[in-house]
Amino acid sequence: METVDIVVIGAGFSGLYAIHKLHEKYSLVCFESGDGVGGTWYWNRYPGARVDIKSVEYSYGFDNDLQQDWSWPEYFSAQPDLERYANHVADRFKLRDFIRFSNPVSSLHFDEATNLWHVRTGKGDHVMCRYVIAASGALSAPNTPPWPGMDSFKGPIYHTATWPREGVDFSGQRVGFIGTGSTGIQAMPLIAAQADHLYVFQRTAAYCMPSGNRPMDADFENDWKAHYPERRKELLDSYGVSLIEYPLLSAHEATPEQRAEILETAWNSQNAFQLLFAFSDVMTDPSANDYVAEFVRSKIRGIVKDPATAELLCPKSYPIGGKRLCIGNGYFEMFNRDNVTLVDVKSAPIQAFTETGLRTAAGDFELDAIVTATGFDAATGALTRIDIQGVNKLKITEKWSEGATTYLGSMVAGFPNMFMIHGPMTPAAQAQMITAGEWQVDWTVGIIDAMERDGCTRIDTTEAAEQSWAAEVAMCASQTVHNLADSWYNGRISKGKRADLRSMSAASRGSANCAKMR
Ligand code: NA7
Repeated sequence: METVDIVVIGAGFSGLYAIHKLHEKYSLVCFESGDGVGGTWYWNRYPGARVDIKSVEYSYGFDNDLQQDWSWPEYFSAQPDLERYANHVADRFKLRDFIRFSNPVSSLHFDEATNLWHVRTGKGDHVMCRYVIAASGALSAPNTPPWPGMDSFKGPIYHTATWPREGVDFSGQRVGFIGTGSTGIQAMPLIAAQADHLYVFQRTAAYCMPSGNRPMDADFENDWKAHYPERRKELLDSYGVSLIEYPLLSAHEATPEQRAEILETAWNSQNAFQLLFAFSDVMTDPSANDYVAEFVRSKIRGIVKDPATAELLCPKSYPIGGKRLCIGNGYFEMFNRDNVTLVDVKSAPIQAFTETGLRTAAGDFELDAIVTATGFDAATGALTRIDIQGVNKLKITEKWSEGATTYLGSMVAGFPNMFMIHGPMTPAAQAQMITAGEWQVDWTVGIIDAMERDGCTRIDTTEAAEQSWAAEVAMCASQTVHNLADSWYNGRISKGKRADLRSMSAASRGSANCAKMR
């Protein structure tokens, strides 16, 4: 058995940065389930996978030489470029030696007598450590609904989050596609262009705005390179770690003509998410929100030629921004193709997979391949899939049986010396995750350094602290339209999850409770 100071779980962007920050001062091992680095951008290699935040923002800021040397070929980078960047960082900072690939953590058991965690892995490693940093991802545990008959389907079934490295050729095939969230909207236009026929099984219609992706403009890149340090600081000081400008004008104060002009400008802004910030109250006032929602519905009706299909594609059951706004490239236009059929599985749900396709309440569909883009067991899934036992052998699944509880999204009472990055009730994908991840790693490293300096061996939080954090998070959530939609943001797609909408400004006010145990 080995003993190290720190075990890092996951070699995604936050895990890589944690290794970089810690490996010179502490002995450290990182366990990674994939055979390469990049986390989200290692696994999600489906056609069209692309970040929906500008790459100059969605990149590391910890090393100025890195950000000066690296060039992004497009405004919103595609998966291969993000994976290439993760590999570059791993090589440039010599991080690979600390990572054990294809070696997922299977259990974490805390030993109260020694204040050490016992970490066991899929490959049979057993490591004892003083601290665990779970950089295991907020959107890394794929969700596949337990449809009956999946084993009986004769063709291949793909999940977008575990896409084959060699790619998939859908030429000549009838493809069924389930899931119309951010992922489905990116993947489907490319699959439709290749397949014989694409059947889109839609449960909830999505709001989507054009991505505005384009090749990187040299002046734009040079301007960022000239101002990177101050822009990174500005990002961290902003809501959502984003440089979107927040307007002061309420949608209600604008005249109809002003509203139309502002919304058209936002739609064409080439700034992903700009529609949500067209007015000051889009995300907080349902009636202001409805001006924007109706604008998108009118766009859909204008783009999609068949009126019945257009109507089915119009989201009407929740406010725009309530779920993550999808950023697409030819998604609505795709429904004008002769080889694309929209199937409503809200009114006639999917009942089962059959040998030859899918059965819905309305009938059978003959298919050669099925793609599921059904999202993730968000925020908690990557942790609850590990056998984690804290003080008194309390299992994390028991602790979270009524929903996740954390202090600052970083620690869980009863699970000492274990820190989460992008944990439940942190901003996670409400913020720009690379910069927010760096911030959380820095904060965590600060705690570990302080403990080492002061001779502390154990840090835990309390249930009272968790409750106060939950109240603060709920208070923030209640002021937004996120409360009016079921989504992975608030856990209402998975049983037993609690609202987890979060605010970075609130998170930065707290501090963990360090119990000195000698
Ligand atoms: P999402 O946003 O969770 O979307 C999952 C999609 O799958 C959504 O359209 C779901 O419909 C659909 N779904 C899930 N279960 C079913 C069943 N049983 N039947 C039919 N349809 C179903 O995941 P994504 O991967 O698209 O995006 C996740 C995040 O990654 C995204 O927010 C970005 O931050 C990047 P529903 O809406 O629940 O009715």
